[in-house]
Amino acid sequence: MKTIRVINGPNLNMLGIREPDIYGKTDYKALCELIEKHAKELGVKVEIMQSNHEGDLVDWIQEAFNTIDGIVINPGAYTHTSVAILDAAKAVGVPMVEVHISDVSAREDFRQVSYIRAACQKTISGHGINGYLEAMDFLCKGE
Ligand code: CA2
Repeated sequence: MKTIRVINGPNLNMLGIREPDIYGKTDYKALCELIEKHAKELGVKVEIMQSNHEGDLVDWIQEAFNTIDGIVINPGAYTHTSVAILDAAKAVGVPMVEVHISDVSAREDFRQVSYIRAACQKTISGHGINGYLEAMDFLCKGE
């Protein structure tokens, strides 16, 4: 059975608590439940993690080497700043999809840069939390 790792960066644990106009009303626990339900439907194992610390994201990407079949990653604000996360992703070579809940292309200039994108097979942005499920579909079925 395939294993998908879903990695979430800083502040994503605050989902549903503030800024519902940008990130929606679903809270982080409900997001995890949706991802777990979708994994069952796809017949894959899923591991979901979240941290506010850059090094944790680097560690979890490195640990995926030779053990995980695909990574769904929303690095949060580290998307726009972290060469360390990009380097880890390039080093392990695990198929990876970048997800953003909001449409970053329509937001501030500083959100227009994505370091992680260069290591990803696909980017899904602005589809709300459904983007995570679409990313899982892509990694499992190529669609
Ligand atoms: O749209 C996305 O998924 C983002 O990755 C979310 C990040 C943001 O820095 C990126 O530019 C785009 C922010 C994480 C969520 O932050 C929250 C803050 C307050 C309330 C709820 C979530």
